Amino acid sequence: MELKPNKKLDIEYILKDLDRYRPRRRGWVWRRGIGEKRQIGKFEYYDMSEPLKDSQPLPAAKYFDNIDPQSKSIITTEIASGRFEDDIRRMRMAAWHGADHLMVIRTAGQSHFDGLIEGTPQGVGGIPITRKQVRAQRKALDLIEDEVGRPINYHSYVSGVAGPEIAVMFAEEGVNGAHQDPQYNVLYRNINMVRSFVDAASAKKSMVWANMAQIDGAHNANATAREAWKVMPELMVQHAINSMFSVKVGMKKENICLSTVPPTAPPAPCMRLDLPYAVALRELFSEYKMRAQMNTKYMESSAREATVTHVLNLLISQLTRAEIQSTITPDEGRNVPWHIYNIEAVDTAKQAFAGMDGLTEMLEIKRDSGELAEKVRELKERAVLFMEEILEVGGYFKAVEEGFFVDSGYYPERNGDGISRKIDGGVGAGTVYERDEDYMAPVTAHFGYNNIEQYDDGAVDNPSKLIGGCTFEDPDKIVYIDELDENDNIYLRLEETEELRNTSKLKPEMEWLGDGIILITLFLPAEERIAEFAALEIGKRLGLQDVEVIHREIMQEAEGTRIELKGRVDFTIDIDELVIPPKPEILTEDEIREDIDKRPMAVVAATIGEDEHSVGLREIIDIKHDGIEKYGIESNYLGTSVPVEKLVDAAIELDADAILASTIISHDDIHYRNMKKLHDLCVEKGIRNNIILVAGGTQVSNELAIENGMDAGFGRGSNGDQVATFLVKKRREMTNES
Ligand code: Z97
Repeated sequence: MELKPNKKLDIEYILKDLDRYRPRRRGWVWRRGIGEKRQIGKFEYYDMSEPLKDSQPLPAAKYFDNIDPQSKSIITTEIASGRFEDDIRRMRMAAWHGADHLMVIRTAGQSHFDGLIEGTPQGVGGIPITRKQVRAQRKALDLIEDEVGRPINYHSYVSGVAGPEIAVMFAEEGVNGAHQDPQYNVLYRNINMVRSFVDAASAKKSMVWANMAQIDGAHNANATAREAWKVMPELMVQHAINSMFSVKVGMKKENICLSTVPPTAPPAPCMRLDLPYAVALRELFSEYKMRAQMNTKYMESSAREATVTHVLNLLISQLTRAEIQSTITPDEGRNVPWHIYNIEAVDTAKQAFAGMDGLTEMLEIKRDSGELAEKVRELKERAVLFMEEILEVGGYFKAVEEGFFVDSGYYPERNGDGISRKIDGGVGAGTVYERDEDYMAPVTAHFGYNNIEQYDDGAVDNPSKLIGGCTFEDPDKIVYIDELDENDNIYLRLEETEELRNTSKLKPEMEWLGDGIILITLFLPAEERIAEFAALEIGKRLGLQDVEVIHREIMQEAEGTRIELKGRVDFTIDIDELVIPPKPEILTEDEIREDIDKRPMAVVAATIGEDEHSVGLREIIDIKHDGIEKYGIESNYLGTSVPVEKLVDAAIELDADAILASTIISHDDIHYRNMKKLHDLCVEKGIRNNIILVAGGTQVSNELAIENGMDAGFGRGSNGDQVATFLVKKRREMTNES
């Protein structure tokens, strides 16, 4: 099956024959065409990769021949809807905007599940990672990558007590990347350290076999520490431990990605801290890949604020390097992981990288002297000292027992508030057993002692030969479990959304099909708390259910507050009952010219009222901008801030066919009031039936312009050909020509 841009992805097709679906490739794929200059549209780029076959460009791309430059960094989006079927639709949208690393967050608590989960249950804050959901998502991504024309890396998590089992399942199912870091288990999930490190060796082996990229967990120290910039030396130590462990297990350095976060955010002077840190890290770990995560520690619910931090983080990536660029802003901060925010954040990265293309051709980091050089040196020294002290106290486990990690002191300072774990404590303590003398496992990607030669000398490097291949070589040996829970599965959920998928009914959504959630932005001239509770009341009176304020921002304590309100509607819209006016047809250049040649046309044009903004109007008129002059329409431009009376008088004097009134200022609806005035004056002077009145401006809607006496209104994005078409057609209509 092939996806069609104007057709929805069919979840029923994805589920069909899933038991027999096999991944078509394994392993991580980097973007292609990096390091070469490339011509895209009218520009030459330095830092872009191969373009997509099909994509959704940035809004302003329309001024640049709809180009959609794709950065050299892979762009990640983290998806946390909790329903895999809704994740899939979001993945498609994200891929169209330029994401090619689709990271699926796990349901809360999966780290403590000692085994695989099966079926398609719904999750909290992410999906339960099961074979069926993973397979369905990979199958959907196979279709999506064909559609956009670029391989897509699918990713989830191999941490937790079931790490090795999950790693095997991921390798079997063609998952391309995963977080794997035993330190994450120990510090943040209180899983026993011995178990975690033993498991990690085994999990990493499977990842190596499948050529998966690995992301570590160091960024979590940053997000957890009270003052995130104080853990910078420790972060480097954590990266070092997991990276070297992985290398020793056999992982290629190019598959080992350091999860690094610029530790601070404004109003801290973040560049002065974050940039030296980024430089030091990249120098110490020059052979490894950088996965730049966004700062989430200092993020509030303001999408605007989070986006600025995101862009500053992107500047660091551009000035240094980031092979993978994460984009989770701003949903992680405000806990509304909605479709639109995934897409917005992907666009933020795409936009910033395109805008900063070639920056390092012109700017250089002052590496050798001054503040940055000193800080880089200092950070490295602190990290090395930290590592030396770990060795002094007897190794990693001892250091964890002594609370070395996530301490709020700036090393070598220590505040004694680090996370401390006991060697025999935590989930899964006491579950590691030494292998028996004759231990043997006939499996591929096995870690450690396997005693194979007792059975078959020829199988030492290939133990699964003993059983004719394990599930890695023979996927038919995989036991595929469809569903285990009769009350929580995809089939029941699909029944609930049947109407929305297969009829003309439509409902707004933010996260799940049919969730009915909408977001309203409002300003209330009241202090924060009053504004919040007034907004809740407004939401209820609007008929919304489950009303909640998700963002409040003080404009001025007494004068007012900006509120973002979310709520749910429980009605559907029938699209068959909508009255949708046909999209206006544009005449060809030849047709318009022919008409004007036969019967010349003259217009008078001006910006009216107290409006000095003439750029839009000039674009509609000027031949230089493909305006109406190019068709031979005589345009009499009267200038800016022209009184309506003068415009009407000029139209009478020149016997004009039309008046073009441009009006950008929309305060107090002055644009519509001026339209009405123009119409009334034409009626008063007896010319209304013989003249075409056209209004234009960024905030003008055709419907409201007509309501206010115009024949048409042209809003943002209108062009000369649309206006010329309208004028020709309207004149034909007025003179009863067809
Ligand atoms: C990121 N924003 O991009 P569970 N293993 C590691 C992790 O870092 C995480 C998990 C497992 C973040 C993602 C935080 N990281 C969110 C090394 C989570 C998740 O939640 O315990 O099932 O595993 O990395």
